[in-house]
Amino acid sequence: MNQDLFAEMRASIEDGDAERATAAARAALDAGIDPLAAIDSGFMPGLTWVGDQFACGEMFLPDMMLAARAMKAAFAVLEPEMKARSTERSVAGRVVIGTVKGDIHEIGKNLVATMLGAAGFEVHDLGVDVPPERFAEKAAEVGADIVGVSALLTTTMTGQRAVIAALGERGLRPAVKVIVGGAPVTRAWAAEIGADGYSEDAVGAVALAKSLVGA
Ligand code: B1M
Repeated sequence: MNQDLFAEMRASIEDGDAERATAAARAALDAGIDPLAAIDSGFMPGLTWVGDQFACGEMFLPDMMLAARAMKAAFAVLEPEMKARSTERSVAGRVVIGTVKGDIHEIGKNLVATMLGAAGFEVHDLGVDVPPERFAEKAAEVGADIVGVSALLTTTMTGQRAVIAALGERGLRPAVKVIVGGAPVTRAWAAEIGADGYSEDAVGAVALAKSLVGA
């Protein structure tokens, strides 16, 4: 039964069908499926498949845009439930998060932001295509403990290094910790640019953020 639902979630993304994705997300919640499991085992495989098809020239940019729209529609259904399930209400720390300049991928960053919020962090999401100085400005303004920087393109990963430099120029380092992530990002890259931590997924990002603030 659940396998059929996971297959439907995946198919809705592969077809780039937002209405079908919305219905599949609602069906998952009705069936008692954990929202994160729905994302990881249902919708994400669909998006990964579309990305692979794009990479080998079998699908094109409009297909990837439709798939992303469908994913965001599913996420809109699942996100309130993810927040509602959180039992942690005290502020664990302040996080400023965004996707680097030149990069408009937001789905993974949004997932990380939601999970951090659900884990009790006060999250300031700057959105996508964020210049390094903007991260630093916001971190100073809100007294951030952590700055989270997402990058999905090999060509924009260097923006993560630029954010660390901008924080340094404002005298915010090393007090403000920096965590990085995104599909092309690796632990080795994080170490090379002097980030304080790397996580390959949203669940790991929460554990990392907690460890950095001693929560
Ligand atoms: Co783009 N795209 N895209 N795209 N896109 C990729 C990333 C790509 C791998 C596809 C491919 O070729 N196989 C490829 C990058 C190749 C590379 O550089 N290595 C690519 C390309 C080339 C492009 C364009 C250049 C295409 C073009 O125009 N010719 C263009 C660039 C636009 C730009 O940013 N300037 C582009 C555009 C787009 C769309 C706009 C159509 C759309 C994004 C829409 C949106 O976000 N609103 C899109 C999409 C959807 C994808 C794929 C298919 C899916 C990305 C995604 O949302 N994944 C992607 C292929 C793929 O990843 N398989 C692809 C789901 C998401 C939950 O995962 O973002 O990895 P992810 O986040 C994960 C982890 O990485 C981690 O946790 C998340 C949850 O587990 N994580 C963090 C992420 N951020 C973190 C931060 C942290 C910690 C963990 O701490 C702060």
